[in-house]
Amino acid sequence: MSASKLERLRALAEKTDLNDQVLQDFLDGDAASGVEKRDQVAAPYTGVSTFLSTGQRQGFEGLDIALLGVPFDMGVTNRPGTRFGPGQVRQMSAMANGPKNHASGVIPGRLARFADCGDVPIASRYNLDDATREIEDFYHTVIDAGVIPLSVGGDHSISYPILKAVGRDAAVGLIQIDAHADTGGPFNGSRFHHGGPFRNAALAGVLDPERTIQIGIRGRAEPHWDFSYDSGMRVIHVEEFYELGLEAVQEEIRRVVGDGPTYVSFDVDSIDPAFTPGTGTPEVGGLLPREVQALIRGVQGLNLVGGDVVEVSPPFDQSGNTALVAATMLWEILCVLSDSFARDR
Ligand SMILES: [Mn+2]
Repeated sequence: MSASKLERLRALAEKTDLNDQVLQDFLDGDAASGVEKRDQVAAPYTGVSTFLSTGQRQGFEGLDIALLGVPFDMGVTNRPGTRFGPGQVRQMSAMANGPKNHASGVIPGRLARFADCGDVPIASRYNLDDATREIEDFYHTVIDAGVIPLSVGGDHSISYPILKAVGRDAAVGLIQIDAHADTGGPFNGSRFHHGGPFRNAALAGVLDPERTIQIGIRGRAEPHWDFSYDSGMRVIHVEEFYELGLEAVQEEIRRVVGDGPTYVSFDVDSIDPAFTPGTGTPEVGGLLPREVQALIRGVQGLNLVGGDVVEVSPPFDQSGNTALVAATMLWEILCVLSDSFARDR
């Protein structure tokens, strides 16, 4: 190598600021006080794990978005284990956090204040009805505080008590990414199972079925989903997803949910179990992780009022990849929620 070329390279290596000036300004600013500087990053395997490494917080004071764990799996129809989901997603969060979304350019810490507010307290460990009520009661305190909830389950039954609070003043629309429509009726004596939260929410008047779109649906549970069709939900089976293509599905999402308040619910079983085997009801033939990332980025600009990531079951997640995918989608949802919050302000 010529001496002058080597000299230029060595001079470049002395540079301390990023090429990305917006990100550099953010990292230099007060807003980023919770974000570590590049050259002072703590080892990601040290300290207490929190969702997206956002740090622990007691209460909702000074927050715009609360990241919450719901360690609950009493609603499963088959394999349990999602009570361990929040813990495992926190642990894998060190490999899925920001500060900047490389694709959308969103730096959520510039747009909103958020932290890990811990797990929803559930005292009724042996009573499904009481536990569901406790989850709902807790989320009313979140909404009372004017904070947007972003939750990690837990099985999918938790979306019903969450929506009871989120949709209490105005029924919300729903973007649901899932292998199962989860609009089934009572099952073995209970309606509070993970195959029925969106039927329950529609019947409670907190979810507008005509502003609901369910994407990635497949498998042998199909006969349980009549309520989706009968109530006017838009169901996109995985076959139609690939027939339409990503852009057309994104357009369809916008057409269905419109400008009204909308909730995002991501079930890890929407993705092919090759990537997310650690879940109670895996369905072969699913979406790719990058397709779900693109779907979530595509909802930027909509009026988003909350979201959840559900059905991570660590006992079936031997590689930890299910929790990594879940933490990554949690990050993607945080980006679009932060953007929606900032637009709304
Ligand atoms: Mn589900």
